[in-house]
Amino acid sequence: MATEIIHVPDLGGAESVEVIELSVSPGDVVELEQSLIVLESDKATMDVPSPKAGTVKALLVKEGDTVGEGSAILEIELSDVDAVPGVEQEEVLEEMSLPKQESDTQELSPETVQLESTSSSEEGVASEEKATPKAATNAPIERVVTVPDTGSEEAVEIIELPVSPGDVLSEGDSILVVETDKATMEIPVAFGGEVLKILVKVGDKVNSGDEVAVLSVESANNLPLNQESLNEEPSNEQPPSVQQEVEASEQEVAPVVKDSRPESAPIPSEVMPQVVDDGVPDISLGAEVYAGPASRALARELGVDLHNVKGSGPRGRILKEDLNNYVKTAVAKAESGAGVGSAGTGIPVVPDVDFSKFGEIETIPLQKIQKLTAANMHRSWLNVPHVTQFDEADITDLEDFRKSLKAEAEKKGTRLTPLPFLLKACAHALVANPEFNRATTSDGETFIQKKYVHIGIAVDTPRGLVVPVIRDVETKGLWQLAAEVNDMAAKARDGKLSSAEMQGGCFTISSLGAIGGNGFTPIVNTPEVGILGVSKSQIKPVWDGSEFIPRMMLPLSVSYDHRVVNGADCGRFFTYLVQELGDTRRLAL
Ligand code: CAO
Repeated sequence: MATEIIHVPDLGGAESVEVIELSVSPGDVVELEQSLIVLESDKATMDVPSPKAGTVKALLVKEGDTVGEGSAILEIELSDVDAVPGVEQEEVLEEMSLPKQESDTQELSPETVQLESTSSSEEGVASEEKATPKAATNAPIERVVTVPDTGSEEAVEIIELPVSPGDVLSEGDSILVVETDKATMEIPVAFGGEVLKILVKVGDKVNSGDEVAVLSVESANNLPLNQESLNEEPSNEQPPSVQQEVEASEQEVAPVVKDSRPESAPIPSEVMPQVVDDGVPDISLGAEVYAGPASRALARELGVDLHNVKGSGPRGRILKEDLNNYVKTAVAKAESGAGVGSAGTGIPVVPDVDFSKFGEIETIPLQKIQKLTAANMHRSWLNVPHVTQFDEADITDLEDFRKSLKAEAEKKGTRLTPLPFLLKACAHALVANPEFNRATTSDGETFIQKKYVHIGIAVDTPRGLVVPVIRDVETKGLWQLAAEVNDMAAKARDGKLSSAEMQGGCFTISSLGAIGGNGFTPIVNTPEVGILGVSKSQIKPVWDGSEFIPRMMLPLSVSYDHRVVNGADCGRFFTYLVQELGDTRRLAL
């Protein structure tokens, strides 16, 4: 099969440009006009499309190389269609984005993307005429900014408007970014001034000569008029023609064909990314993005806001690979539920920080249970309006009773901790306060009232937190509950719980009593309505009406879903629970 060397086409004046991206690899099958490499000059980022269809045999450049017109890019094995003799590359170039300069197809050269400093319309001229006498008094004048020659016969789309009325622009500042199917062009202004009006919006399609904005220009900045003319009395002479103005402005302001990029395209400080202390750019201000046409097209296709994507290319340029990674991460987060905040509620994403800049670090992968817990807690925290109330139970008698059973427990081969008592007391409180044993439905029209009492217990394991569920707690005695707690906790620590054993809970108990602390605010294990947090009991002086007496007090907290129950409900639930724990006889009822 015939092979051919593909060369860098006419760069429209740029002499040497850098290869910043290789879009293909050896072995890739490329179609006509498919992007082969991306070049970047100090003013422009350009895709070089293939003039032939075929298979890439070898790449003759690498990223970072500097190339010019005619440099060999790659060797291609032509497909049958392109292998027809006599079809020259130059013929094909006429159809491409980077044609020979004489071509009337899209020319992305600086020469063709020129800047008009004033409107070519009647109004534009009129405003000049009105302005000239004012200029003599040094008063600002209004000038219209128009779209320069974009090199495209078709209307081009405005994809960014980095300025707003009130912004003060300097000569060369970008006023809008347009995009053809092959290039993204930042349009700078030829004169500084305050933006009075923006006449277009993002998404509008504009042609060369279309008016895009009105600026209030200090007469001294009125570039096409020379300094002397500003000081002269108004004359009868016509203002310079548009063409003359263009020529004048070309010398002053290098036209720009480029992707937006902070270094080379000064943009108003108001829209520049703000760098905060941790070195992470604050993207919340609608910062400019630096991406080539291929990445922008892919972003549109994927519906990705480029402001949220961190570029890994040179000078932070966003590559296609960055977009793919961004989408992969977003999908993974959405699927795990961890992305609820950013995807569903518009909560800004917490940016990644390179902590290695501040000291030694180690990256530790999350265990599966930790990932699930993170997703569940995040989902609950974001969906459930949480309230936590606190109380203390006097468990002096309960503890005496429990300790009196210790020897018997050992004989039975079990341990009797406060937990079975708490389970039993919660079951009674749930039966007496059934609103705590409900679930919400997604339509917000009904509650589900559960007629069973299954209670989960949070168990701390080396792999993370798991919540096995003890079923029908209200029907079981303390010994049985103690045996089931021990069994479930052992299974949890050994990683032997089945998923069925972790489902169906109505309420959860999270006990940190053996660890310490005097209070915490547990997160509701949604779709349950409430959760009991148990802290460490301790002897406290309690006033009995005539004197302080030492009592064993157990600090408790109940967090609940305020959509289902309110503070008064929780007050009743809590009072009931504390009473049950304070009088062990009631647990037998
Ligand atoms: N105050 C004082 N002592 C307490 C207590 C409390 N509230 N609760 C338990 N204790 C004591 C027990 O009585 C036991 O001592 P004895 O053997 O002398 O009686 C000791 O602390 C150890 O108890 P334990 O932790 O082994 O047993 P448990 O039944 O109290 O708890 C379990 C079992 C599985 C809940 C617990 O081991 C556990 O994993 N807790 C962590 C739960 C958790 O991480 N929650 C946070 C979730 S949100 O991040």
